[in-house]
Amino acid sequence: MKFSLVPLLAYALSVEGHCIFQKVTVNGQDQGSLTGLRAPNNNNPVQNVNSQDIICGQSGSKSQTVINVKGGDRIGAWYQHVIGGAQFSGDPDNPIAKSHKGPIMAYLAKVDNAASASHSGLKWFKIWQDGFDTGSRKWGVDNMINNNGWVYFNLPQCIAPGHYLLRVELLALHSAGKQGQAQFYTSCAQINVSSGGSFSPSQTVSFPGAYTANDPGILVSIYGTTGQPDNGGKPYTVPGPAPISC
Ligand SMILES: *[C@@H]1O[C@H](CO)[C@@H](O)[C@H](O)[C@H]1NC(C)=O
Ligand SMILES: [Cu+2]
Repeated sequence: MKFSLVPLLAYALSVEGHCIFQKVTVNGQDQGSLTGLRAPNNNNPVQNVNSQDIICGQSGSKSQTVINVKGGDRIGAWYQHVIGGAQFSGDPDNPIAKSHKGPIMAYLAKVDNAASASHSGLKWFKIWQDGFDTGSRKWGVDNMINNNGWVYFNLPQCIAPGHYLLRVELLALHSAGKQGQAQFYTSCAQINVSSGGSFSPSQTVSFPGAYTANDPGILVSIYGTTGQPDNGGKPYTVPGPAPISC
């Protein structure tokens, strides 16, 4: 019986269409692979919402760089199947397997020094999300795939100057009908915001703590009666707080 394990593992590795957030652009300017990032070394998801790994992913690479940005800047976050891009030429699971439907979110937390601060124990607020559009029946992940792995959002104009960690989170829901099977893909970018804003969030959340395993957006079957991953055409509740507006 022991013999069957090896081909089984090889099969599992070849079919998993995971991904890693691994590069940032600022107003279209490429910051370089893993530059300014705390990112996992492999593309395996985090599935335990109570794990420290829910914050910035399993600890892997950690850059010394802090990326300079301004309030209102257009940020690009790049997800690919493995570090560097596709796993092989013609990789059908790059930037991620098409089955991996779900929302994408961005959070900020203020820190003293983004290069050295611990990412534990911070106060996070959400700045952006792309959930599920009932009209087009497209998920945030569908939009990311159509943009070749790029996720774009603007930093709010109002945020106060200083250092922050920027946590970008992709939540894959293809197996989320069973508790503990939602897949979280996150890395954190280290940023220094120069802007004239003064926003200080009145409400923040903790990671871990912001989510529970049975949140309606985390324990959810996204397959309607037709078996399509369209949430049955119903609205989908993105986990965590609403994005700030300013
Ligand atoms: C952060 O940005 C401010 C304003 O541009 C700058 O004066 C400061 O040197 C930067 N700090 C770091 C550590 O990059
Ligand atoms: Cu996966």
